[in-house]
Amino acid sequence: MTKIVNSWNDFDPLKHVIVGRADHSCVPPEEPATSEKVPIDSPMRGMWGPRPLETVEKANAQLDNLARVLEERGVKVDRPSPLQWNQPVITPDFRTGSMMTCMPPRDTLLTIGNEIIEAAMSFRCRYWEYLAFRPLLSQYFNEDPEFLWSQAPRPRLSDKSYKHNYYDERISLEERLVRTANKDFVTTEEEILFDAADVLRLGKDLFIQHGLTTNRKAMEWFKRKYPDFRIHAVNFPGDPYPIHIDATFVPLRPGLIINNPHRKLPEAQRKIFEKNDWQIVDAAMPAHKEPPPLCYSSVWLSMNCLVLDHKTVIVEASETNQLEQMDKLGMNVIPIHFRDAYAFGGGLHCSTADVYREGTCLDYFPNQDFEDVTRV
Ligand code: ABU
Repeated sequence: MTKIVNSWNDFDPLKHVIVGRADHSCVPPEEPATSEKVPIDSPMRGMWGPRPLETVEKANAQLDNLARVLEERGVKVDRPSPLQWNQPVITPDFRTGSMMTCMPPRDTLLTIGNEIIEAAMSFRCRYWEYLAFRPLLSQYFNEDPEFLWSQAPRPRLSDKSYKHNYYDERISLEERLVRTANKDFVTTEEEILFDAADVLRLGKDLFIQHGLTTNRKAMEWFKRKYPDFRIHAVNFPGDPYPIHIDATFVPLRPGLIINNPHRKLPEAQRKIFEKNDWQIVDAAMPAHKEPPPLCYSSVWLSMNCLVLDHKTVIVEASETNQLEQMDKLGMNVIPIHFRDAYAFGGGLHCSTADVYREGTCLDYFPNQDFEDVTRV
């Protein structure tokens, strides 16, 4: 009997991982969940279709290199089977002109212990993305008798799932920040919606970012699905585009988290960490002023690192401030070049999904003796 799938957090020793691929990636057309993520003055505004081949090749070279570095350190690496993403998605509820990519598996696949859940994603262009991972999940299912293969309820993504004109172009950055601080996001509570990358796994506790890609109904779903876990809804008011927790609140080892200084966890939500002796430190400032061309993500991919064990972390090689901070925090740092892959869906954490980390489901927060404002 082979145990293939096991992972309870982002820092125990990594033994098996999926690394994404950029083949056939597209810039998707505007749709209710995404159009507003493209800044008004961005060259991506109104542009969609296959990404230029030379950028795909450069991204794939860096993804392949990541896979090689991991394999050299004894980590087994699997790769998805990209679809021809330049095809429309048509369902009874919507039509959109193309799909996107399978470069960031972290958004699609959520590993909790011996289970991998295919997420209920809110972007119409990502409706079929999980299919790229099906050959791998099928193989794990055949080989690991304990592997639980799950899919969250498939969202319909009809017009009812979005607030239309949520981002009126006349709304200033300050007004957007007020909205996100008030937890007013583009998705409605019509149905369960979440991206896997909004879920921070810390053993028995799941901290889930309420933002543009994950709603409260998803948190209620997690609560019912995992009655023995504690589900905490967190939000980060300084982020005008809160999508995914992994460039905002990143654990490095038990007891230590780096937090984006522009997106601080609110005081009331810190109690659980403080009462259990966790240290939250401000992440280093990004080394770059702008993301690379045609990139949806922010410069804060600087902190989107891949932790290999409690003492070792992979960080993007040009992120000199982050490299230095990791060193000061006592981590052994492996720098690798990865900026050519950013535009395809994120950084080193985004571009991977855990299959196996050593370790078990621990209770890192035994002291629950306070009013936990994040409990769902
Ligand atoms: N997928 C993580 C992106 C977060 C950010 O743009 O800051």
